Amino acid sequence: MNGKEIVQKVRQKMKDHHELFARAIPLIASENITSKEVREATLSDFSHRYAEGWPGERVYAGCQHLDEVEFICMDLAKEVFGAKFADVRPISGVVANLVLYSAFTNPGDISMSISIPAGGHISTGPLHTSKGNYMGGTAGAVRGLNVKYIPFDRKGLVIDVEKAEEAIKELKPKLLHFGASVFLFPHPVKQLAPVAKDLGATVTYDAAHVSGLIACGHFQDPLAEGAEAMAFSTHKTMFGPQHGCVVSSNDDEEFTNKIKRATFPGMTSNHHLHNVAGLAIALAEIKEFGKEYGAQVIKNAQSLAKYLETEGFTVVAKDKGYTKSHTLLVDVSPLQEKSGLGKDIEEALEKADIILNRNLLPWDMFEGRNYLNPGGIRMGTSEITRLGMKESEMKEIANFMRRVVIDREDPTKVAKDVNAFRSAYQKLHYCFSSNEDAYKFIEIY
Ligand code: DSN
Repeated sequence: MNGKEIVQKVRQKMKDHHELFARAIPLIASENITSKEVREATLSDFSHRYAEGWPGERVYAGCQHLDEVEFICMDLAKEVFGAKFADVRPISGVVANLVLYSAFTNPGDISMSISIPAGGHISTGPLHTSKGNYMGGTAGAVRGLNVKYIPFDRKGLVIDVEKAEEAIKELKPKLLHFGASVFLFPHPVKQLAPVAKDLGATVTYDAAHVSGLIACGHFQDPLAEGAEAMAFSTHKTMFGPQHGCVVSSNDDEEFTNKIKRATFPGMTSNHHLHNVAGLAIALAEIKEFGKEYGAQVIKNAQSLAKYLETEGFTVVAKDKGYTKSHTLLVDVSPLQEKSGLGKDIEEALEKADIILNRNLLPWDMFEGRNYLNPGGIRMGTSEITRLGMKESEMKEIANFMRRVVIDREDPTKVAKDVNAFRSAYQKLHYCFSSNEDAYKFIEIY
């Protein structure tokens, strides 16, 4: 292919991708879709510029408009999270976590977080080697932290508060880092933060998955409950482009300087200014529409869980009402003989244009399964809610899933019904420009 052909091929692939997502049911818990205004920001000239440092103190000319937008973004982040300080420069959730590690720990220090099988994110994981392969979670591999796990009630899918308190007292971590990637229920920040702080720890919280729900008052409020700083990505239950952010309840100069220095020059050089503009718009959207949106996201997750059970699936944490967030987790191991495990089911559903991901269950490794073909599938309702779906649509989605996974119908046949169903949900809701086609490919030449 010559250069022009490559350009055409890449553009065509992007258009194909847009078409796929316009006809599919998007259920990846870490994804969402942005409004026209946010997408416009990410395409703007902001994406070509440098603005290292703190707004108003840059070391480049030409930053006056960038600075103003960044101040707006910081003010909104403080407002929606009830924070005293915000740094909107981390370029992703992982980088935001690294900012916290760098600000409040030294290599070799003990940190405590949720293990990956219990739903923890790779960025909070330890350094270890497996069968000669180098494997590393960011906390261990990049910051060199000695990561210990917060005791977790595997079947109950919550932190075991009593055991966690004992472990904190014994290990005396430098950092107690709450938060998860499979985040069904709030973490016991109120109970455990004082224990850790008394022993000299900084208490932090990774809100990547739930930041939108926190911002609109539909999950726990980590800063009010005792976390001193919170790191998050901005595009799961939030309306932002892919970016990161750190907010804190402490505006003491020594404390905030640690965060600022860890962000720049520590973790970023330039900080993707187009995404800062997109985040400012997304925060304005959350402020305006978040209350209604967050409530519907959670209602949809709970109702999808309920309908999946009715259709013959085993959704975890039934005794607790399945979930208090956007995420639900299905144990597919009872279906193994007929339908395979997480990977097989993910792939079968993908052929029916139902997009979700395989996921480890907290007990998988004890039963001989691993992340490649685990016993679970994970779903989130952030994106389908933004498309205007409500409880009755959850019933239809559960039924499509049963046809593919349990009835073993030809997925390409089910895809036709999925596509017909999706054709009625093409507009974006909970935004200022709600008449826009959500997945339109924006051509600017
Ligand atoms: N790994 C992503 C998730 O799907 O939860 C977050 O980075």
